[in-house]
Amino acid sequence: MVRWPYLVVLLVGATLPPIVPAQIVSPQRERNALNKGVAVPKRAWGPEQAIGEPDTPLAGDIQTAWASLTEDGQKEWLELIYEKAVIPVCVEIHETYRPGAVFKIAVFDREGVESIVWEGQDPTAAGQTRGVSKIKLRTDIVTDRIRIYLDSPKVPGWNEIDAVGLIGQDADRQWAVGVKASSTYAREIPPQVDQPQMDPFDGVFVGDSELMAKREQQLAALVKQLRQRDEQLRAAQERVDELERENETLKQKLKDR
Ligand SMILES: [Ca+2]
Ligand SMILES: [Ca+2]
Repeated sequence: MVRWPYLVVLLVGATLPPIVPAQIVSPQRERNALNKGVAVPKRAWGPEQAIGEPDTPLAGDIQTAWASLTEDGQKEWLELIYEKAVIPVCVEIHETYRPGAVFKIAVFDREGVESIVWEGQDPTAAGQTRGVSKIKLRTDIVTDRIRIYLDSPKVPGWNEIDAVGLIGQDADRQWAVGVKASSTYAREIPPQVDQPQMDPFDGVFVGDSELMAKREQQLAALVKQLRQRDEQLRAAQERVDELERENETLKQKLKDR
């Protein structure tokens, strides 16, 4: 039996903070922060990781890209806001982990009305390690907000997006300044640390929000690893149970002879 390590993982997991699907980062917040000359802390795998230029240099499950809450639990979407409204001619989606899930793109007009402008097969095939899906659009809608839909259940694993470029008729490429998503693996941003306080992790005093953000990232990575391990252990436990059942059946057959 291998139940004990499974229980250890569950107990360790129970001591960690909960993961919640909070995901909205407004362009205004980003701009306000820029005006104040401070960096907005980005959560590991938060939708805010899709703001700005691509910054995930390798293929893989890397926290500088957005990841949904579950690997394959539901269809997902990522909505992106841009500085300048344009008539879009192309969207460039930088898919850095388990690509191939994009199946629909919508744009929002100035009144906020959503229109589907593309549906089809993701140009980056499932099974590739990463890819940039350049999807041409035919629309005359002026927009600064688009939504990308992913058929996550169809492509196993987290389908992560690093950045999304929007190209208008003027051929300029813009990167998103704001974003929200159907769900996220990231945790909520912790409250700003104004006063030094006791660090619950190693007993040192900290008053540095950047340091706290780093710890948040480390913790999110740890939680993700534990969840993956938990799934592996569940699968192993199921296999052990199956073998035990087979063993019992064989024993019974031998007795019956
Ligand atoms: Ca998936
Ligand atoms: Ca990114």
